Amino acid sequence: TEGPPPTPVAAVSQYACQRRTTIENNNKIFTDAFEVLAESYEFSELEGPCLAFRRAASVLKSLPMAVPCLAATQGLPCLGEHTKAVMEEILRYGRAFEVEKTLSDERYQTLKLFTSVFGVGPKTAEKWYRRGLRSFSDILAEPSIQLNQMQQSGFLHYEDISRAVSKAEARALGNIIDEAVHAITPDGILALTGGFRRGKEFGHDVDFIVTTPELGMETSLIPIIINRLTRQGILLYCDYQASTFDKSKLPCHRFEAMDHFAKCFLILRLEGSQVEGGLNSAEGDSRDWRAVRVDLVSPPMDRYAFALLGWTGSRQFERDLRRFARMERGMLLDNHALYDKTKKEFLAATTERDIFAHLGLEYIEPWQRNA
Ligand code: 8DG
Ligand code: MN
Ligand code: MN
Repeated sequence: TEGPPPTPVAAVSQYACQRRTTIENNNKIFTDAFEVLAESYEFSELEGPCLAFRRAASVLKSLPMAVPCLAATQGLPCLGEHTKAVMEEILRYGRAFEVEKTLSDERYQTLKLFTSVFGVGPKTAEKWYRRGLRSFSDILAEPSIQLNQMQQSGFLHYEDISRAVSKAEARALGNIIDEAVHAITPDGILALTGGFRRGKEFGHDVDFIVTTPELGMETSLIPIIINRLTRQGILLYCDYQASTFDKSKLPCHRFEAMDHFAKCFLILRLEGSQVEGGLNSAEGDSRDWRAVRVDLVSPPMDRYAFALLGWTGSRQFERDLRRFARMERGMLLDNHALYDKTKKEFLAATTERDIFAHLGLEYIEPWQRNA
């Protein structure tokens, strides 16, 4: 006899902004493999295959259970022949040949090592690789290489900033920044964003939005905070980028990934005594402080919701929000604004919910954006 008809399962969307993805990843064996291949394609500047593996990984991350067999991927979007072949091998042998080969590839290993330094991107890493350099000591011993300030700090604090930042450390940094913001202006606003806002237990840095309700005043906030951190003796590195945001240019503004708000990329000295439960430090390290990466961004209050949405991530979630807006709604979204191309007008928003509503999307909570 036939059982009851199967409960229809909602189709999985090709867009990460129409999926709920928590930090619980039930398909890590596949997504870790895809991430290796995506990164390897990124190093080779093959954007198509890179994006394909990132999208596939993102779809699998959203699933409530581990994929038990290839047949179970029926109907899932973004899984092509190549990704399925890799999954099949992993299901059968626990690993995939192409991934093993990439992991043992000298070029991949070297570019991965070089780009792990703060201030070193794929371009620089590639340049060093082509010059025959293979290790940090090769780079540091090469007299013709002029490291910029960011890279010098990257090497100086390499061990500390490669180590994950814990939630307790993020909280301690939040207290330090909060104190600075409120010493400047009692109505100052501080918000945690980035991975920690998405509920991650660990991060590579801590991201904050700092602003004030008075429009225009926010641009002076970061310089004053930097001043204060300097006087406190805890500023180890600072790359400050003044605002290039010009509202008068908004209608013909080019929508892009990088935003124009005032921001800074910092390395701060965090004291163990300030962290509940102590520092996440290396075994055998007797210092009672560590260096930590911190990003601050300062949008004007009328752009707050867009900046918060843009800086909360994940990167894949952001990419798909923009792609969805463009492809499905004829709208342009970035960290500053949402523009309706059909109506030829900007859509205002004071909360993230407003932006999801304008896009005709169900609201996705920050902790469901780990795409
Ligand atoms: P992690 O630090 O724990 O590794 O993860 P994350 O918090 O998600 O990554 P992130 O690299 O700190 O980036 C957080 C978000 O900030 C991400 O969605 C991209 C966004 N972002 C911008 N503009 C810029 C920018 O100019 N630089 C950086 N680094 N991130 C930016 O929207
Ligand atoms: Mn972050
Ligand atoms: Mn960051």
